[in-house]
Amino acid sequence: MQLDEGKDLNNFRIIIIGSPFVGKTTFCEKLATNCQWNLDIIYKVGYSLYKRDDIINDHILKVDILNTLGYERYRRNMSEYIEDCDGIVLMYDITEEASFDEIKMWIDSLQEHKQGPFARLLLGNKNDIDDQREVSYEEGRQSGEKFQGKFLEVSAKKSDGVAHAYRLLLEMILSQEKKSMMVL
Ligand SMILES: Nc1nc2c(ncn2[C@@H]2O[C@H](COP(=O)(O)OP(=O)(O)OP(=O)(O)O)[C@@H](O)[C@H]2O)c(=O)[nH]1
Ligand SMILES: [Mg+2]
Repeated sequence: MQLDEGKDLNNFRIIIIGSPFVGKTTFCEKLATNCQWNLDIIYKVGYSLYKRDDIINDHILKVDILNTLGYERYRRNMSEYIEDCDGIVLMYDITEEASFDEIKMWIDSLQEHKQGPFARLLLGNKNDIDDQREVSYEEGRQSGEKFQGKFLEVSAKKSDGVAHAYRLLLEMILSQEKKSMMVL
């Protein structure tokens, strides 16, 4: 498919998961502010949905990013979205070991329950406050490997690595076979 006056749009669904306070909303807000084109944000109880259009490799992508709340009680309705989504971002806070432990549980659970190809990105956030670090880069890297995805440390607050992480995720989604058959 070719870029054709906005007609051939490809819908990608991404979900961001992580403990409370790790920086998911800050990350999404940075994505929203550096979006040069269409952007809608829909706020609901328990989640917000960022809808943005991107051009990558000459293709228009319509991307829905579901920003979840970290609290357990909001998790109930996530499973359907997780089942259908094209990309999952797991985020922990490098200064909070408990948030990393939770991500390790998510990795095990996704390996067991999530079907089909999907892009996987593990983000260690808040690397601007390295002096408070509780999770080493190496531990993050190893979990990224276990997740069979990419691993990056970022600072959502300073917007450091945010655009790169997002681009990487879209490229991973595009290179998945089911999508690449449609758009590449
Ligand atoms: N130092 C630092 N602080 C950050 C960073 N990202 C987020 N924060 C701060 O961490 C706190 C929590 O950030 P949020 O983005 O609200 O976290 P969240 O993951 O959306 O939290 P819930 O919605 O409660 O699950 C805020 O005070 C942010 O300013 C970062 O990269 N570095
Ligand atoms: Mg939030």
